[in-house]
Amino acid sequence: MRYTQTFIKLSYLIIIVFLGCKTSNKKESENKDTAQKEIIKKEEAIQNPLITHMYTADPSAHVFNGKLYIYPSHDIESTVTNDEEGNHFNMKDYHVFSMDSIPGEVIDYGKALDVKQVAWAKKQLWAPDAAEKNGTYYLYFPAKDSENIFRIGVATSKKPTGPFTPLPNPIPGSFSIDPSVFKDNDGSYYMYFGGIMGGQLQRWTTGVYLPKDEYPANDSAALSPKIAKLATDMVHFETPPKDVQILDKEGNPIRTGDHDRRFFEAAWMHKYQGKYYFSYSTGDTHKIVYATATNPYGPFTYQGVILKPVIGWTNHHSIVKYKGKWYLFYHDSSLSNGQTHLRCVKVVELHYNTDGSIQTIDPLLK
Ligand code: FUB
Repeated sequence: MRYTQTFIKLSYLIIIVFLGCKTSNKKESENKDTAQKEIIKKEEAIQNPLITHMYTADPSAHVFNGKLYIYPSHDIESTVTNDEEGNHFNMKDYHVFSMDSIPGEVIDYGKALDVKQVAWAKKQLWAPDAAEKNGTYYLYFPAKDSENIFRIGVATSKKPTGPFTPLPNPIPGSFSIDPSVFKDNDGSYYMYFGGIMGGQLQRWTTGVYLPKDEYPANDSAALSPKIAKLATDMVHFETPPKDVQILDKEGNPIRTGDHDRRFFEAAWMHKYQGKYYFSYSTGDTHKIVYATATNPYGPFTYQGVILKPVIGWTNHHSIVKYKGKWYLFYHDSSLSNGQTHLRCVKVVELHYNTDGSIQTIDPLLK
């Protein structure tokens, strides 16, 4: 009897602690929103939004035929309230933009793809990316399917600006979000992808989708982003996705509890002086950080912070060389006075030190 009472008391305690954690997560997000609004009053974010006639986010920038193109998400007002599944990011289409110079005019080419055209996709067109091969342009995008599982789809066009025609099915074996396609010097293409929490990466720890979150313990290796080499047709994986390992300078895997350095979402790959730079968002610590390796698969060694937290909850970026200079494209929520799901794309020049390290950018410093 005494054991039963103790058990009941313990169960209550666990439920109270659990509910407390949930509330504190929500509070953390609400506090961050309030804090960000106060920051906006005090300071201005360094760069002006590139696009102001609509909300844009997650900018993937590429140079095709000597011109710079931006492939962002198209944020919209949504009646869906803020939740941990990210349902308030309820985007329905993509536009493509171009620039001839930075700074310079940004051209909007109109709607390039609508979720209604994509047979397998139900909702939430999140961060896309693009690649070119033999005169065909490929738009890679995540969306939730009819079972609310994120998959990665492809749409093609003969023009970098679209309109794009989607394939009827997502890439077989694809899952989670934030595809980023990198072309190596030997003509191989690799897709890096994955995102935790709303991005569902934590539901793929067994290789099949689990309809519940399974996070490794705080002192275990953090969830890894994925890499898959693209097949020559650009619309299949050549091999099943592999983990991208991120290690600290001592060679130990970055751990789940290391929120300042562990992977959250927004993978990007670029090459600088023959080295592979894998950059990503740390999510709830709101940074863009990077790790380097001598080959596209890694393991990657953590190096440091590229971009400190921006106005808004999410941080997402791309890095591109254009006309001899390196640029960081990113977003913040300054155009909507700090609303998490209504963001605007920005660009700032990126600088390397002589040892190849990247100089940290503080978006709130004038
Ligand atoms: O835009 C929706 C999601 O927010 C992206 O997929 C994430 O990277 C974050 O920016």
